[in-house]
Parts: sequence; structure tokens; C-alpha cells
Amino acid sequence: MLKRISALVLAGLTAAALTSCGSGGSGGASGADDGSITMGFSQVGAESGWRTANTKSVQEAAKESGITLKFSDAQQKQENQIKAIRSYIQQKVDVIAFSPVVESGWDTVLKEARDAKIPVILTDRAVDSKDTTLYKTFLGSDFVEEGRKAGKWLVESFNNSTDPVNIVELQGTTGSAPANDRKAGFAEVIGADPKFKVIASQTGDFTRAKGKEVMEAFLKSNPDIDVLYAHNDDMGLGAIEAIEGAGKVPGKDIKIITVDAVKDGMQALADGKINYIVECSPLLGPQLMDLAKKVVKGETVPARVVTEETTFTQEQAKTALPNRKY
Ligand code: GZL
Repeated sequence: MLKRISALVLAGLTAAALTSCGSGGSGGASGADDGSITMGFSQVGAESGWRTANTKSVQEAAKESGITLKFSDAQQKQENQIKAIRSYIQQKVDVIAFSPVVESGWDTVLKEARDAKIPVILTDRAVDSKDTTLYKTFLGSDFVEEGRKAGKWLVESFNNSTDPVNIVELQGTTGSAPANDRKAGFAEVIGADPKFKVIASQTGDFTRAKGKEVMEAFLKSNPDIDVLYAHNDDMGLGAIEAIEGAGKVPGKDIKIITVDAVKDGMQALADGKINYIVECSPLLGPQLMDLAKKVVKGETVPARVVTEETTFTQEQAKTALPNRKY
């Protein structure tokens, strides 16, 4: 009898040891079947207010969902993201999620994840790979549509004018999906009317400091700028410093359109220094965790999940500001 009990106890202990050895995962790559999920997340960096809010949303949502999050900040370098993804593969996480800092150069590492049977979710930004088996879904905004919204506001605002409208553009990170697509959507809409001229367009890398630096250069080489289109609020806020430093009035002498709608941007909009903001929501955390649970269980998910977002005028910003979550 004693032998039988000790054999049962030994079997139980062995089973427990195997389960706890896994990195946690309900049938994921780690093979553990205790229902826990471990996600490896590679974040672009901490370049803007939007990014900070996005990181907060992902971390809070992971905690609320009971998902163990391994998080890395790539400081806007693709090689750091590739290293992080390889490390997550080594650690046998159950799912990998990341926001690709640029669109190209991901096929090799994503094939390694696929070969390791670890599902990948794209969040915020997309990749330009033709092989859509390399990731399960892409959760994020339609950046082309964001550019179109910015262009439509400009066209409507200058509807009664026949004078040339000189535009300078602060682009996001070179090669990134939001920079490519926001530029394309805006150009598509204003291209219908030759009075709109983009007289200068350069990357400000989505940061306030670079936005200010490039806008100072624009102001030095272009005496009559009518409009600034900045691919995010942070570059627009940096540009405002440059415009005021040049003795001009932002929002009046130079109309400003930005994208994101983070708190600092909305405050400048309410104060009349920005004229229009196209929202790009960073609050992707809850949807990302829901998708991760489905993907780890092997459930099918939509190939594309587009986030809901709107636009703000100066008056709308005054009303919305008190309730903004980021
Ligand atoms: C857009 C996101 C962009 C934001 C910027 O989804 O990738 O990156 O517009 C951020 O503020 O830096």
C-alpha cells in the first residue's frame, strides 16, 4: 500500500515539475497546458507621446488579461527589434507581437518564428512582406485614410481661394508605414487641385526635437509658408516652437494639421496653435490581448483589424480635452 501511495505522489510531483518548467502557454510553443500565456512584445521605442500611451495600454491590458508580458524597447532601431524577436523565439513564448519600426526587412525573422510555430501579431504598424502567412493579423489604424482626412480638411479650408497654397510637410520615420501612407493619402486628396503645392517635405522622425530643427530649416529657405502638415503631434509641437521663434503666429500665419490627438496636441489645438488634428488611437492593448488569446488557442482571427478613430477641430478639442485618456 505504502509503495502505491509513494508512486502516485511521485507521478504527481513529476507532472507539476513539467508544467512549471514551461514558460507558460496554453498549448503554445512552450507546450505548457496550464492555460497561461506568455507574450513577447517588441516596441518601436519611446519617441512620442503616442508611443508612451501605446506602451501603457499594452502593459496595462496584459496585466488585466493575465498574460505574462516580456517587453522590449527597440529605441527606433530595426536590428534591436529583430534581436528581441529572436530572443522571444529562444524563450519559446506563446505569441509574439510587435510594431515594426519600418515596413521592410522582416521576412527572415518572421519565417524563424513561423518555423518555431510561434504565432505573430502585427500591432500599430504594418510590414510590406508579400507572404501573409508570416503573421496572423494586423491591428492598427488606416494611415492612408488618416492622410486623406488631413487633405480633405485642407481642401475645404481653402475652398474659396485661388491663390497658391504653399505647404511644408514633416514626415514620420523614413520607411515606416505611417510616414509612407500618411504622405500618400494627403497627396492623393490635395493632388486634385494644382493650387496646393508641397514646397518642402522631410522626415522629423516623429520627434518634437527633430520637428523643430527641420521646421527651422524650412522657415529659413521658404519665406512664404501657408500650411504645415506634420505626420504626428510631437513634430507639430516642435514646429510651433520654431514658428514662434521666427516671429510668426502658429495657427494663423501658418495653418497646422497634425495626426495623433495626444493630450499636448489637443491642448495646442484648443489654444488655436494647431488648426486640425486627425486622431490615431494608441489604445490598442485590450484588442491586442483578445487577439492573442484567440491566436494561441488556434482560433481564426480577421487578417486586418482597423482601429476606430475620428478628427478634431479647435472647438471640438475644447470639449473633448477633459475626457481624453492619453
Ligand atoms: C502611428 C504610430 C506613430 C504615431 C507617432 O500608429 O506608429 O508612431 O503617429 C508614433 O506619434 O511615433
